[in-house]
Amino acid sequence: MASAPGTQTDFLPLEGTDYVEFYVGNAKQAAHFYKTAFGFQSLAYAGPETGVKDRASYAIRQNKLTFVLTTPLRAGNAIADHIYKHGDGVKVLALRVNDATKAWEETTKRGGKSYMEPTRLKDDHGEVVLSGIYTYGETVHVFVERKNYQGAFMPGFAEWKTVYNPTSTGLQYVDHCVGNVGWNQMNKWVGFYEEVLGFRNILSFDDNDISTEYSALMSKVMSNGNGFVKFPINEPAEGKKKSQVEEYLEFYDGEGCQHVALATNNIVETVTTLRDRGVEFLKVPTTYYDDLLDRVGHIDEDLEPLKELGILVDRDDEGYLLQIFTRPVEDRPTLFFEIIQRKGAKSFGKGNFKALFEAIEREQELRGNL
Ligand code: TYF
Ligand code: FE
Repeated sequence: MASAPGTQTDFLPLEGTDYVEFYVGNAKQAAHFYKTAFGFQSLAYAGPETGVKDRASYAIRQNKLTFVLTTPLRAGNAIADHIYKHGDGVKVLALRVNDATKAWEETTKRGGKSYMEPTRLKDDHGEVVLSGIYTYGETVHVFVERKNYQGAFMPGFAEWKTVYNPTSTGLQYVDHCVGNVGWNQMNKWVGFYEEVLGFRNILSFDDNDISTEYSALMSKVMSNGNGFVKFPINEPAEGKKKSQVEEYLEFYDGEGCQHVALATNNIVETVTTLRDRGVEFLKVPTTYYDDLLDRVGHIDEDLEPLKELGILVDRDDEGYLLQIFTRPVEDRPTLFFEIIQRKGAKSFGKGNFKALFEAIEREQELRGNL
């Protein structure tokens, strides 16, 4: 039966990001790094001691952010192959739903390739249903349905208690996750998010917006209906020299997640703490700050700490945002993080693209990859 305009229901209602899972070479040490440097706390562990034989996974949490660090325990399985090919990186962008079976049925019916059929997991603390589909590269979306689950994370995991629990750095939730896709593949993945997940394209940047002297890329931002889940998709564009997206694709050996943006309510405090704990950030020239207030108008923050830390500011019709980017968090020039504070703005910092991409290019140059 056709529904009246405006009454059509979202076939994939999403409650937000449930967790981000990274496949890494050494999960024990990666968990220590994210705890120490980013301020996560121990949450849950899965491995041989909990009946999981092929891997070890550490779930860590900070406010509404949950990361899972997973490593294979021997060669010759899908996790080991993933790391051999891609290095450390994002495997799962997990989305919270109220019906993981329906999420799988609706998305696979629309052409999504199944990663995991609906799977019911039970333990003494309750029940979780998981299902999943593939997205770009070998990255997947897992749909997570929590039926009043009372355990630390999910069945298969035991609560992970440690005496070492560094304080939070104020990171709150996942703001957006960006995918780098191959040459001329952006619109294919835009179509995938539209058709398979019911997302829409809320913003587009072409190579005129963001072509610097060398680098070039195009980007389209996909959002779900309630705006809780946003996935920008980048593809390389022809420039004078090698695009930063091309460098990523070469070193990741394929398409994958380029950056995860983490929200904070106080970017100056968060970035000061992250920096003091050893997180490395990209630097823009101090001339960026000379005409900043002319460009963005009044902001609540003092200019000096922003300049000292290298925090970027941009304004749109609805407000402004502050953002900064880490250097890649592994040895390959692949995954990095963005720290973002939104003060009304719903955009992505287009006014900063030139300064940001020039900063990325300076690092590409040092790596000999420009
Ligand atoms: O997510 C975004 O769109 C912004 C800007 O390689 C951006 O964070 C876009 C592409 C890129 C780095 C940052
Ligand atoms: Fe971003």
